Amino acid sequence: MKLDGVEIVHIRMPLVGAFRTSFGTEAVRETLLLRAVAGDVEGWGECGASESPLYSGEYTHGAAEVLARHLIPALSAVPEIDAHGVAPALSAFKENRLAKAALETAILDADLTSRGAPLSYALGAVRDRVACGVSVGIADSIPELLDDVEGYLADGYLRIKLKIEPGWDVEPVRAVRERFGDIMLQVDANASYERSDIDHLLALDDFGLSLVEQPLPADDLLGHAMLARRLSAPICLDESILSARAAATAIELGACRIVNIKPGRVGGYLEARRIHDLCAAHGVPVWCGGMLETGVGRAANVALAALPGFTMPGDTSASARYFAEDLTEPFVLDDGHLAVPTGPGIGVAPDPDRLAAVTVARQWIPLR
Ligand code: NPQ
Ligand code: MG
Repeated sequence: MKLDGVEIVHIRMPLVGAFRTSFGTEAVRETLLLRAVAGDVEGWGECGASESPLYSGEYTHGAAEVLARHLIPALSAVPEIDAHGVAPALSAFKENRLAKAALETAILDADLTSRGAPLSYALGAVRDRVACGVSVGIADSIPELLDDVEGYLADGYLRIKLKIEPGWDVEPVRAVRERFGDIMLQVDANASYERSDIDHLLALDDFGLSLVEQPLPADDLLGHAMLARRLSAPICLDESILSARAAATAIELGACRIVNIKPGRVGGYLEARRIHDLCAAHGVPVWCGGMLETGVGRAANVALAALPGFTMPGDTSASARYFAEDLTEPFVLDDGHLAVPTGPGIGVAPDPDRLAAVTVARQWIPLR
């Protein structure tokens, strides 16, 4: 495939409600879509970065800058590019995984579209629908949290994930467990605790949680292993797992028994697939995380979540969880599941009018 160029489309979309985590409150989704063009074929990828570098060091304007200045131009050195050639072509550039993943995904979509193959098929999917959970932000009060959870359970979500942070943990978890009984319930701290909080975190074991996600800093695998020896609930890692190598290390150390796979965080769907395979070989369940994706990123996540090792419901929520109006046909929950797209590539493309309405800037980077 010979690329003509890649367009960087900077978008801003209001979220249906502010999403509060330990690192901040997000009311607007501001990110990039990439459109790779090769002759009459195009492919789309969505960047996981958001306005500020709060989840990781990447942020939307920085991602646009590194893509325009370094990542996209580096592809001109490759005469014939396919999806598998992208990571090697970018490997000299350190980090910037969210940006690299968006570029690889746009090219993967174009590549698969030219071959007529769905992403789910290319990755090895075994299901035509995936079980969905929902991530519930920190609320202003416990009654408001209970209302939020009640609404999501009424929507049909098969598991609830509560965002926690120091000062918002044991009591909200207790309240949700007492009110809703035997639901599948888990928590995500986004790295907001320290080793000195380990005794406190053990109190979470009273509530039969499916997992405790990323309680400690991303670079503290040993701390997670220390906590794992004392906590009955499995630890799941998110921010710590930047590659298949990091996943192998975490599993060997006993730092986690479950892995959250976010394609953006690990540099793309091909590395995500390798982490899935590694975890499956170790008997470690995985589930697909989320970065508040529009339908473009959501479509690809749903394809990944259809692989056999994704045995737990993911943060692959319906479009309506985040957006009043999505860029694609909305993903709608049916009996707690989302259907895996069946078209070639990621199987969706943004609606041109909807995209124009949320676009704040566009930059075309020519490659020939
Ligand atoms: C997680 N996602 O599992 C992330 C955290 C997260 C669905 O819980 C803007 C962009 C704001 C990405 C807030 C979910 C975000 C974001 C939270 C990701 O840790
Ligand atoms: Mg997380």
